[in-house]
Amino acid sequence: MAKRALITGITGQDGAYLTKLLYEKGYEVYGLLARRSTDTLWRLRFLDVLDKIELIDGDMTDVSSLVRVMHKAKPDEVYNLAAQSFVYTSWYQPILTGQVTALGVTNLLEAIRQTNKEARFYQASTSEMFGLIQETVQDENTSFYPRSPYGVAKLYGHWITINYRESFDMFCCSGLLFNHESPVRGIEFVTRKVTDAAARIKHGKQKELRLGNIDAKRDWGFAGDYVEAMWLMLQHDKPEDFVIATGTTTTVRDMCRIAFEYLDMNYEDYVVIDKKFYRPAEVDELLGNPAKAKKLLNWEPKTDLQQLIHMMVDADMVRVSKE
Ligand code: NAP
Ligand code: G4F
Repeated sequence: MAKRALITGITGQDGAYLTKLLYEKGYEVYGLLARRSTDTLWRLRFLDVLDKIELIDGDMTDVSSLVRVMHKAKPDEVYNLAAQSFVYTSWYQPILTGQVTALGVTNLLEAIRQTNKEARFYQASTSEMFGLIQETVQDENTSFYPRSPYGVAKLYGHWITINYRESFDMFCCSGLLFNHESPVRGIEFVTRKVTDAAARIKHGKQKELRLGNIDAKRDWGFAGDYVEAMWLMLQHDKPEDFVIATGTTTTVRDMCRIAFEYLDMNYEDYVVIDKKFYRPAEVDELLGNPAKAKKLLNWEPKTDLQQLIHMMVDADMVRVSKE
């Protein structure tokens, strides 16, 4: 019998890559689809998986819909990827961020507990919880210090996941994933904003690129590699939490350089610093240690930052040329 998986956040970057991975592994894939007035299915089309899955209406803030989705999908595994995931927006919509990204996790855990507590659960935790870093290299034992309403909401989601594991003997795991990107990354995130702008500038469709703090450092990996780690966590013999990262950190400035150089341009000729994109509180630096995932899950990143940025620039060059 094929295993059944339910993915919340299926229309997002990770949802699309995870759908592809699980479909290729022979799973029946169900996705929670929030009602929107515009098309949110483009990523599932891009990865050619839209016609291979079943989408079920519901919302993370509406527990009745989550119970209905659980009854319909009858999943063996539930991957909770849904969130208001853009850090910048979380200062301007802190309550919505809390309702979706924090309490939404409890809504889903309750729906699972009340319908089928044997289902395995993955929670999309984040390196943003480390925030004002307490150690130069962050791992599963590093203390948290979130710096945004998003980071605070995710920390709640992280701890409620641990609490359900310890209280109700449920198979609940958290992946503490560091930044991961791809050609279907949302345009508001810095890597995609840069690769899209580089492609537009190359095609003569844009003149400059306005950015905020380009001295911030991130540990960037490829979303396609990271969704495999999510799946591996739920195949492990016991529920645990894992850091997923590359172990390399790079400034936004150097990431820009990689993107522009690939198109034979110098980023310094086009990047304009704009205070509008600075945040009320910044996460200056993130660097993860994925040793536990390597040891227990045999997981390693396969794509380095240069390969990733080139892949994203290539995709944006094709997109821009078709406009
Ligand atoms: P994303 O592209 O922003 O996708 C977010 C998903 O959540 C979308 O499918 C969105 O649906 C859905 N969603 C938002 N509000 C919802 C609601 N009220 N009810 C139901 N669905 C809702 O995020 P991502 O980059 O794929 O990240 C996936 C998860 O991993 C998120 O939880 C994120 O916080 C976390 N994470 C991401 C990273 C990273 O670097 N990418 C790192 C660590 C953790 P619509 O399409 O309809 O808006
Ligand atoms: O690409 P970003 O918006 O990602 P951020 O804030 O690190 O959050 C992402 O990764 C988290 C994991 O650590 C996830 F949990 C979260 O959901 C999301 O996927 O910004 C990266 C850095 C920041 O320091 C920001 O200040 O880039 C800096 N930056 C500089 N100029 C900019 C810009 N970020 C954006 N989005 N836009 C700019 O113009």
